Amino acid sequence: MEKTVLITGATSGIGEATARRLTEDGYSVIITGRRADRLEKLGDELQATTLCFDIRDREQTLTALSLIERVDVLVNNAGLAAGLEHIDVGDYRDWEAMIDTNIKGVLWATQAIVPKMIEAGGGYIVNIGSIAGIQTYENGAVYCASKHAMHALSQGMRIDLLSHNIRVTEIRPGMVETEFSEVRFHGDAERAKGVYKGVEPLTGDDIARTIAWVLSQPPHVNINDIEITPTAQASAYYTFRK
Ligand code: NDP
Ligand code: 8X3
Repeated sequence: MEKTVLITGATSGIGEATARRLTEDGYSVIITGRRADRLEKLGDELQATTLCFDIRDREQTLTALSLIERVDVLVNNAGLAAGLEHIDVGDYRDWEAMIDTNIKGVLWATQAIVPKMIEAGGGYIVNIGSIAGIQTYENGAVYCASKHAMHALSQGMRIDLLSHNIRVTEIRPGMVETEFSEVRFHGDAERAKGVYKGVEPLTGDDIARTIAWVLSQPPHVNINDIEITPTAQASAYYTFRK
């Protein structure tokens, strides 16, 4: 039977690449995001089901996801960094955006989908964490805290869902060139480009291929977590730039 995957935040970057790759692999794909125009365009191209909602809003998320009958794979991907500042001068609105999306949004989507998986006798959750989920870098305290939460949630889900035959994988990428940095710098494209200067970063498809590989494992195998960086990046603190 064709498997169904729900990918949150598929209007760009890692989510979009994953939607493309898993469509090629024969999955029936459901994609979400707030930017309706992009979502519809990708939905038409991939013949994917689209659900347009803001994942920070619990009611919107639960209502939208209640429309789906069955989900075999949930990719908790929607997320962002906002701002790059010392904690004494950070903007509370950036903090709220990160906490409401990267932590609460994951909880809303997970809680909407897990009962359907339990009813179906099992499922697979892939959480997009970050190297920031186990390393904390200067100016990134709140983003790092949100991804540390994703690391804890991934471990907690794996424990709590053990008896329901639900596998949980956390993928922790380093630098991936997407719209991530432009969003972090509130639309400053020049500053965003500087993040990848002198480095060949990962692409969204590098992560999509990793997800596809994880999902291709036989049912008795669970890949717990994967950390993946560009060759030129050893950790959040060490990057070799040409
Ligand atoms: P992008 O900015 O390219 O994509 C982010 C996606 O999340 C978009 O589709 C966006 O859709 C969606 N999204 C953001 N906020 C919301 C919201 N409130 N409601 C619904 N959807 C939302 O960045 P990436 O692809 O890089 O990011 C994807 C994930 O990967 C994030 O969780 C990020 O933290 C993580 N990550 C990224 C790394 C990188 O270097 N790029 C490294 C490690 C992890 P829309 O705006 O249409 O709502
Ligand atoms: C996104 C990459 O370098 O900000 O998670 O941790 S980084």
